Amino acid sequence: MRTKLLVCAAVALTGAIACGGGGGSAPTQPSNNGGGGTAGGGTSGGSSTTNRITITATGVDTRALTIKVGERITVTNSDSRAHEFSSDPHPEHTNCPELNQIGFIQPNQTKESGNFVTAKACGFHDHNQPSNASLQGRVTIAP
Ligand SMILES: [Cu+2]
Repeated sequence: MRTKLLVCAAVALTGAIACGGGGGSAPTQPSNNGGGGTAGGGTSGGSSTTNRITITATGVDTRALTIKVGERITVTNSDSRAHEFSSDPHPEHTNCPELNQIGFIQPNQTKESGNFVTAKACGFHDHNQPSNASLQGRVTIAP
């Protein structure tokens, strides 16, 4: 699994076609992000917090998000091109490794961050477009 991800990233970096999804026709998945995104199921309690960021053609829909220690965020790519969701600072990505678990994200893909275990502020950016402010934001992890 890890190997495949690395291969995908490498391919993406060289500017070739993204792997996995195949060209052209999208898989038969619901393309809107209306709920039910979390994989696995079971532990989706009734919390009303939205730990969710959606990437669209015009940037991220949420540029400031506050969650709690012990939670994680979900990022959905609703854009038509791939992105690489990374922790600040660019290019080291060292502040919040939890965000780097999202990393390379293909169109129509949804990925989860790691579990945030300490209170802190985590800036993020698109590593492929590090100076594009519309793809930058901040996740605040509150105690
Ligand atoms: Cu970067």
